[in-house]
Amino acid sequence: MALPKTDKIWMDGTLVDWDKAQVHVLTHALHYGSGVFEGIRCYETADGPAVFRLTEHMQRFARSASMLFMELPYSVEEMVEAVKETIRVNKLQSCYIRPLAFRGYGVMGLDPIPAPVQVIIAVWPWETYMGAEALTKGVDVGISSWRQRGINSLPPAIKATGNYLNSSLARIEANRHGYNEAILLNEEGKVCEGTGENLFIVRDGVISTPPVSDGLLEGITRDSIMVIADNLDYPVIEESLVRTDLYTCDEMFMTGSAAELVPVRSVDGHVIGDAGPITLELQRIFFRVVHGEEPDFEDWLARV
Ligand code: PPE
Repeated sequence: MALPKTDKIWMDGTLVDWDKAQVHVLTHALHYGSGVFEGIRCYETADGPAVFRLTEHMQRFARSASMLFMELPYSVEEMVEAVKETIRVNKLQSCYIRPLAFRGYGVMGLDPIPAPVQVIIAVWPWETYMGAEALTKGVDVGISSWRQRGINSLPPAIKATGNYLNSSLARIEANRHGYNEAILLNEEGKVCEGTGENLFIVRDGVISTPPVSDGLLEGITRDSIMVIADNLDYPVIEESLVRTDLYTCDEMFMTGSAAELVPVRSVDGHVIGDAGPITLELQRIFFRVVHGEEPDFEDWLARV
């Protein structure tokens, strides 16, 4: 994705010009992948911009950092305020938000603890992740030959920058094979997630998604969809899935902050078909929720 420039980036507590938000080439994270990040969306509503589940995202950010013994110099509350301030100063109605904490410049070597920790928050307009058509027409996905790492090696639960090298390998392969996205299995062959999305299937009216213990990021969109589905009285379960479950399901979709809710049209060439009725209903309500049109879900919106 070509990155659209905005005005200011929040960097270690101050707002700096986009072009001046720079680091040294010997920054620890550049060499060892020692960073954690978040991806969040801010949506336009009738009452101005609102960030979707901001506190939950910043709590996950703090948990990711803590699992890597990375001490963040800011509290969750301070970072929540910093996100709002960054959106306000850039005068955006809607945007994608990228908080990143990383080990900075000053030491080399694999003991990262002595390296200083830096935090940045950048915002930019990011319309759709897989293209506008993907949201209505769905995407074609393939099972990757790359596996999700086990929960005892670079745990997928930590949203660490280094983890995404594995996702990138899967994404490159998927693109080369003509798919829009890859699905990763874990070492036992259970279905995990996409390169940057969780996944759901629908079978006989029951919605299911793999459990976090199968090795995946506990997505905030995933949680939101489970709550919305439950509210609509659809049965929702967490269960381990294998690749043939994907070949035979009635509907399938993927969720993520960047991707939102994208229907899946085919898996490994097995056609599931156009977005199904439950997928479309969940997508419709999800977009109403994020745009502040569902009063019951107002708690999920942080007004800028
Ligand atoms: N799994 C992975 C591996 C993942 O990266 C994401 C988010 C999810 C699941 C869904 O989590 P959530 O956003 O909380 O519902 N991926 C972020 C980064 C995407 C990117 O291309 O960069 C995102 O969606 O912001």
